[in-house]
Amino acid sequence: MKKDLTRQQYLDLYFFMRLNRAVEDMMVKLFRQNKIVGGLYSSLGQEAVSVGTAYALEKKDWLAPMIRNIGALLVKGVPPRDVFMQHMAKYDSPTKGKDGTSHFGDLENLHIVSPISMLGDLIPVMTGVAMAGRYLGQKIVAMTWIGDGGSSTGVFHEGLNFAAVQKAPFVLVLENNQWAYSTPVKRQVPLENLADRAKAYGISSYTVDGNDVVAVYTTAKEAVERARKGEGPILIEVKTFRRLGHAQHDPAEYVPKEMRAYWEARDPIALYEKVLTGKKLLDAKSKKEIDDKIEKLLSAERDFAEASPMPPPEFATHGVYCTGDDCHKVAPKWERPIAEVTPPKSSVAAVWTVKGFGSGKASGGGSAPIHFGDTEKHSKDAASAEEASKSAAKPRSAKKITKHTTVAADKSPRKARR
Ligand SMILES: Cc1ncc(C[n+]2csc(CCOP(=O)(O)OP(=O)(O)O)c2C)c(N)n1
Ligand SMILES: [Mg+2]
Repeated sequence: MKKDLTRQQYLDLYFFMRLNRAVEDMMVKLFRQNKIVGGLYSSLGQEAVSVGTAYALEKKDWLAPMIRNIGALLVKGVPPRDVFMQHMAKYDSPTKGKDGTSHFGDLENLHIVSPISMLGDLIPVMTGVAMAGRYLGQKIVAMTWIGDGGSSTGVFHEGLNFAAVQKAPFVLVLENNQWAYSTPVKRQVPLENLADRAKAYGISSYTVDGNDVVAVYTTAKEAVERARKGEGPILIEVKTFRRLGHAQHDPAEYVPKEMRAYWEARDPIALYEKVLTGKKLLDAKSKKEIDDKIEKLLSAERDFAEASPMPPPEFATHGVYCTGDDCHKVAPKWERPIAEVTPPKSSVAAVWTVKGFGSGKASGGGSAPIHFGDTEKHSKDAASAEEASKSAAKPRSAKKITKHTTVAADKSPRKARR
């Protein structure tokens, strides 16, 4: 499967790695000018990971980036101005200044799910995306990234097991950059290769040199196509190194000098330039053209971002909570016949039923005791639920309902809601 790349593919990988680095370099300058709102993370030295993996996806596929995956956003088609404006909390940014870093998505066009700060939570979410795509017959693959530290969260294990048992078309890229904040990987995982975690879930895995963009791309491409064919989720461990601190505030003095020197000598862009030069795909002239192209592009994108206004103060209270259709429409996309995916064909008969429970209306006509404390007539609802519990003669369910009834009868709505 590992075919040679086309000339265009070789050059694309180079361009996006260079763009990734240049975008982040520019943001460091903006940060020092106090124009970035909030933290700034760096993927210096990890560009081959974001670019090589995202480049293996098709346009219809889905991804969800983490903090060091700006390169993946650029490959997927996000313009640098959106990355700048988002970090600067500008009004024209994807979230209109409501959030910072790379916390934005694009469900309609680019198929990007916004990052989730809680490490690991994107794994079950993207498993769900992968399953939804299969359900709709779209033949898509979903991809996300997780750090060495994030691979020790509970949700990593729950999510990957769920993906495995569902055979979801999902590729998880485990960025082993040797550090999670100031904790070295050896002090939090007793494994040489984090890819071995896949064995626990019966899924395939790869370990790849994360500073070799061609190796990352060809591995990711193979994994993506295997997942697309129905082989289930695949874990790719990329071994790399976080060259700067966790974020701008962290000088990372805890990193041994020899370790830093080893990885600095293996800079992914410098390594790749040697490959391209050897293949006669890059020389001083074409390199200069790429330098100029990136510089011209980014200064225009930065100017646009700087010219964008900050959100108006009165906007602070808008768009905080979803207000229904005037916020955004949530509508199913029926890509299979409706009859095939809706009851009665797809429904499962309930094992037991409780009168008035779950219907939204209790048997007496009042609200059903689902949202305890939310209903106006607590005591009436409690009485209705009591009635319902008596009529649902089964002992196991009756016990459950009696408990609920007690809560619903509580006079304090706040306490009852917990
Ligand atoms: C569940 C959870 N625990 C803790 C944090 C705080 N936190 C954010 S990033 C980070 C370190 C992550 O290290 P790693 O997963 O190796 O990713 P890296 O920063 O190296 O890319 C921590 C502990 C969090 N966001 N979520
Ligand atoms: Mg890490």
